[in-house]
Amino acid sequence: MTKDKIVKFEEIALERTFLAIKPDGVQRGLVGEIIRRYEEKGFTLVGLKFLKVSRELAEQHYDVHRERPFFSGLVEFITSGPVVAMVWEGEGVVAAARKIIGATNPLSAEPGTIRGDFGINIGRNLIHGSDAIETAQREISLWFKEEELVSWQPTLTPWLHE
Ligand code: DAT
Ligand code: MG
Repeated sequence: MTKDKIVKFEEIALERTFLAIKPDGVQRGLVGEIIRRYEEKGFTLVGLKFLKVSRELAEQHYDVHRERPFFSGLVEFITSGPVVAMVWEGEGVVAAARKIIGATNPLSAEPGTIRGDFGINIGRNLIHGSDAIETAQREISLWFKEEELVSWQPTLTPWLHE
């Protein structure tokens, strides 16, 4: 690798997304397995916390679903046990993270995806991921303070980017 071929970190079109391992993922001991998939893909962890979600945060997080019949069950479930909240960074991470998660209903999710490999029921689908760049920005600022996010340059970068 010659010097002029080394990728400039600042020139990579980085995005950030918000992911949360829901109480079922934590209870089932899938925290490590789920984080591993994003690490191995080559994305960068920039924020991580383990918390019991308040009703207020849950309702704000799922605000777009407020009128849906499953809203109260959703809030009940996400507040029922600890969750792992994360921010991941990388080129194309918002859409790619959703692909790694798979379809909303685990029975329809492809094998190889998190929901396809580990889930059966739509109300126990293990993980949340932001569905668009704007949604990601809203969710990241809802769940994390600016100072809780860490910008860093993985030394792996030239092995992941041309
Ligand atoms: P996703 O989590 O794939 O972004 P979504 O935003 O449409 O899906 O819905 C949020 C969560 O609400 C989803 O992960 C599980 C639950 N949910 C969605 N549709 C549902 C339904 N028809 N019945 C019960 N729960 C549902
Ligand atoms: Mg969604």
